[in-house]
Amino acid sequence: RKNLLKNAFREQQPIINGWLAIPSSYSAEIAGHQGYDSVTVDMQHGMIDFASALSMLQAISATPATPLARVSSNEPAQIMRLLDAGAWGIICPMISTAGQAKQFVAACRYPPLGNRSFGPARALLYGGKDYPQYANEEILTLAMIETREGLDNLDAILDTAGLDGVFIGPNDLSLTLTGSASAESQHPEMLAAVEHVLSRCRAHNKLAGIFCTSGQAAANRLAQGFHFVTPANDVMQLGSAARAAIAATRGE
Ligand code: 3PY
Ligand code: MG
Repeated sequence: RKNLLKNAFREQQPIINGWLAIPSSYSAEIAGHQGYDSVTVDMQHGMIDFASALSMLQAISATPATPLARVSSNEPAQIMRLLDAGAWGIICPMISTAGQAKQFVAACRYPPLGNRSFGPARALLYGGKDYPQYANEEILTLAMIETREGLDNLDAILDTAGLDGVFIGPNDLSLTLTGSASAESQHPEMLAAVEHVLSRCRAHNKLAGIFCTSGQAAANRLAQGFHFVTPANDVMQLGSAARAAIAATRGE
């Protein structure tokens, strides 16, 4: 199997995923060498254009981490370009219906399974000459559940052929459920929604992922049963490391 990450999920190993919002191949390379199983280039809320994403995917592919991308929307052209650029999986935001999930997965699969256009570019370099033969099986597809409609349609979304799992966007989900965005929301409705997603993923034998804001929060999510967790992004980590260093310097 070529995608170590997909293999990790098949073997039920926990996946620790890095999350990059800073448009730098250097910081992407640093992240990739810290022990993450995968590192995601965030094209939705990161300050990242396609040229930066390409160099970041190149940098990550020079590390032990598997490169992934979170696209800015469910747009086939961007999804296909990022796969050609060497992403080994796509996280797609705002999947609220089975139809949207189907469109997303189709963009990640060559015919006859989907409508991904042929032109694997960097994927051939990074994935080898046989990439076209195995890509449909090995490219990881994660649909973000972060709307009330997505929750309502969860079973139909999880039934989508070729969808590997879901990734909860806790900021957007809590915003829509509780009126305020909070990644570690303890609002009862949010706690119930997260538990519901987890249990439906188990029932469908699909990967359950979630964005977290710290290592401790991510450890709690793994203990809860999630397979794929993100212990904060590069911006949060840079900020918190700087604040800790400054506080230590001041003797606080
Ligand atoms: C969310 O929390 O809504 C996300 O999209 C995570 O980045
Ligand atoms: Mg979101």
